[in-house]
Amino acid sequence: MQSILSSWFVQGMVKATSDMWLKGWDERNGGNVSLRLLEEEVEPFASDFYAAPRCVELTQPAPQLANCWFLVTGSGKFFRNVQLDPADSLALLKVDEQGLSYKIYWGLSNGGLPTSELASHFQSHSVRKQVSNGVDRVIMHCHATNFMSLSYVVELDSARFTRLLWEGSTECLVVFPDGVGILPWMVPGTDEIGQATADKMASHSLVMWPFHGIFGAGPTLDETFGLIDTAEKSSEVIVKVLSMGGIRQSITTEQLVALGKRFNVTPWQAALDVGPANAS
Ligand code: 2HA
Ligand code: ZN
Repeated sequence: MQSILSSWFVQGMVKATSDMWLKGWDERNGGNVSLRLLEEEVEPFASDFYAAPRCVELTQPAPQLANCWFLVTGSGKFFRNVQLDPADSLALLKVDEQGLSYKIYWGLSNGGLPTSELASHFQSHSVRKQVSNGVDRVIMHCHATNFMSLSYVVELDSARFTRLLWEGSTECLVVFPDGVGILPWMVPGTDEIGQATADKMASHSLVMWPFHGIFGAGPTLDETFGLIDTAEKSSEVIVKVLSMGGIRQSITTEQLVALGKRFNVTPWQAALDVGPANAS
């Protein structure tokens, strides 16, 4: 019988959190990740489940996630330690049939709770599950350094910021054609920021929390990591460009449109309409 520790989903979470730590995006207990799983994916590991799973009420009902399984990072856990002790750092949970509570079946071996941002994760999962027809299974949050740095100096306008990142690297428009949603600064770990994040997730796979970090949504851990990595890479380029005196030449609107055509994506029209990025 294979241990749940060697399952693709625990191993995938170990790799994602380790890579995020190595990227410098997750200092101390910064960041959180959740992966939606199917009954048939967890069932083979049922012999590793707790005999009496702990039940926890949700702070907000999540009826769209009724009976769904999730592997999530634990509250207060350090990403750099997930690889050393996944059974302590992660939690495997199942939402009840009404979406009012969940039970912890595996993980958090020394006690504790799932991520403090569970509200943002669950509300965003509800939205992304619907808009992607069930394809999106991952919500990822971290403190991507250059991305959050930009929130201190650029206008906090979704279309303008999206345009800036699209110009910061040729692949960006292809990787996130729906652009980046931006929230006002809000207190983290609350139902309110969870709702606001989920509202943006209805039309964007990336959301900026100014002066804090980034939320990304995608079908797999690899894809979602890659999405954030791409936005962060472009942000790094823009930080360097600003530090060298600003944009003197860049990708034009016509070239962005040509990119979208070649790679079969529909770029967010508002970010084309705002015109060339002016980040000097
Ligand atoms: O888990 O990143 O936003 C720590 C955080 C909260
Ligand atoms: Zn955070």
